Amino acid sequence: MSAPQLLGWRHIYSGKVRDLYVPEAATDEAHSDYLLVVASDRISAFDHVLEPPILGKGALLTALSNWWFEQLAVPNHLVGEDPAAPPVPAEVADRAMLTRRLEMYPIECVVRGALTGSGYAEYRETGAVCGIDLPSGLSDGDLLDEPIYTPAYKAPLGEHDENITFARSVELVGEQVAAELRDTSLRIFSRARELAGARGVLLADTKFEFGRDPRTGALTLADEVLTSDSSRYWDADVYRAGGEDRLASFDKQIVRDWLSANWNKQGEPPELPPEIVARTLERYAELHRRITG
Ligand code: PZK
Repeated sequence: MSAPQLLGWRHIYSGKVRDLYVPEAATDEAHSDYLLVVASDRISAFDHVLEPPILGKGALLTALSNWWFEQLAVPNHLVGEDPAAPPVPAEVADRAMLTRRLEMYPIECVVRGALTGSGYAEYRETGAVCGIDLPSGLSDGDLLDEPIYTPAYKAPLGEHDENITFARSVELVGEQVAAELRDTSLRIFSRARELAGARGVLLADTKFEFGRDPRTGALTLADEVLTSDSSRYWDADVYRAGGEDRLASFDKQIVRDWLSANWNKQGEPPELPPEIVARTLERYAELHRRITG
């Protein structure tokens, strides 16, 4: 499956699940003031893009991200009223973000309110995550007393991001920006966790990306925010009940479980059966419904 052709826009890049465009008038990415980020319906798991697409996923994640941008009192890259901005093609309007091009920082700003995933793996080996020492005896999925900032260096295309210490982030972007990224990330996370918690959803961790807006000079929130592709959401009731599935995340868990039972992780993954596709879409819809009311 390839990125759609969009009138007035040139496709410049595709990630696993999103497609990036610049206005056709721009000579190259660096010279355009605007970018169009289109969330596809593709779904990925275990580093593979799966078939078939989850029709409706792109629109649900875009709506969730837009809703969060509105809630957060932080400058973001979305273009509002702007007569100079190129129009968004109607066929992707419900899953496209029209954004200002920022100068991006090469850091994934990860905040963890719980210890799981790569953070838990690092803790098991070293007792720390990104240089932050944690109490001994923590188990997978345990909540942390205070959320921690665990930055990662954005690896070049195709490589995995690498967890780094705060000190390393200072070497990469300077003391002042590094502190601004950390403090802003922690502040947004706390607010988001409160909001989600009030709706029965536990925000375990998330990843933000920031850039600098060349027009305003302001640190500006980019990318998608607080979607289930950039975050781990758990059902708060299920988590509290503490059973086997307490960490079943609010997104791809159904797909991961089905793949684990039906594929040895060698070669190409099998096509998802219709009921797995349907249940997965329902999970994305349920998250959107719960969070946004
Ligand atoms: C930017 N990505 C991620 C990866 C995609 C998107 N406002 C911005 N200014 C400059 N660069 C970016 C953004 C945003 N958002 C985001 N890459 C560059 C990405 C793969 C596909 F569509």
